[in-house]
This record gives sequence, C-alpha cells and structure tokens, in this order.
Amino acid sequence: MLRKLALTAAFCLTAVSAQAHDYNLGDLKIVHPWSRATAPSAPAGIAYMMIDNRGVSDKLLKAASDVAKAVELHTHIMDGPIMRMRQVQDVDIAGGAETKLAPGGLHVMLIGLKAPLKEGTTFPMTLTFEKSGSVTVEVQVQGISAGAASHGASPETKRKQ
Ligand SMILES: [Cu+2]
Repeated sequence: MLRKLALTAAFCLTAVSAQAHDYNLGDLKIVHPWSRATAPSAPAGIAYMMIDNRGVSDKLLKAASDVAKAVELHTHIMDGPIMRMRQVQDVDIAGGAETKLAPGGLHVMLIGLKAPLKEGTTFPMTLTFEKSGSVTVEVQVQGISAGAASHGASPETKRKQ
C-alpha cells in the first residue's frame, strides 16, 4: 500500500510528460502503461504496456477499468492481407522474458468509453494475473497518434462501430 501511494505521488509530478513509469508486482514489472487520446465520438480506446517477468511463467487473466463499459484482452491476427483484432481469454507472460502489449499486437481494448480519453490525463486500470495477483496501474493518455507505427486509433475504433 505504501509503495503504491509513493508511486502515485511520484507519478503526479510528471503527469504532463510522457515519461516512463512502472509498477512492481512480485516478480512482474509493469512498464509504462499507456493509451491514446480518443476523438469525442470514438466508442473504444486501447491500452498498451510492457510486462517484464523476472520469475516463473504467469498469465494475465483480466484487465478492468471504470473508463469503459467493458474491458477485453485482444490480439491482432493477419487475415490474408488484413489485420484484424481478436479477443483472447488470457495473455501468456513467459518467465524471464518481456511481454509487450503494443500497437499491432496484444492490447487491452476499452469498449464503450464513458468519456473521451484526453491527452495528458491518466486513468486507473487493474490487472489480474493468475499467480502474481492484482495490481492497479495508472494508464497515461498520450497523443492521438502516439506510437502509431502499425495502425492509428481511428481504423481500430471504426471497426467497432
Ligand atoms: Cu482490440
């Protein structure tokens, strides 16, 4: 609890910049959870992070946040030339390895946003792992085109309409 408060306090000081921030949960380190700002009408948002596992293999079972009506774990698959999203039941977090939730791959889908995600703000998201338990992280909302190497926010959200 004290550690969480300390992290939150440290984070508040740097909230306006897109600096890296991370959270420890047993052998797991959740590195820089982030999301993109959404257009006012966008029905969905997406969150990303990197999970560094210094212990034995684990599984990300669930992500939860009050910013959306439903939160799902997704991946992208190639369907011929088209990249599509597909829900997955859980995400393998291999031991001694880094698992990336990043544009074009695994991600957390925030379906039915209650309000647009605004750049420079943060929102809490609780991650539940099979062995390591749960941790609540603050997701940084970055610019609408942040990290858009593979695809932007708009094609993603259009598909959900
Ligand atoms: Cu998705």
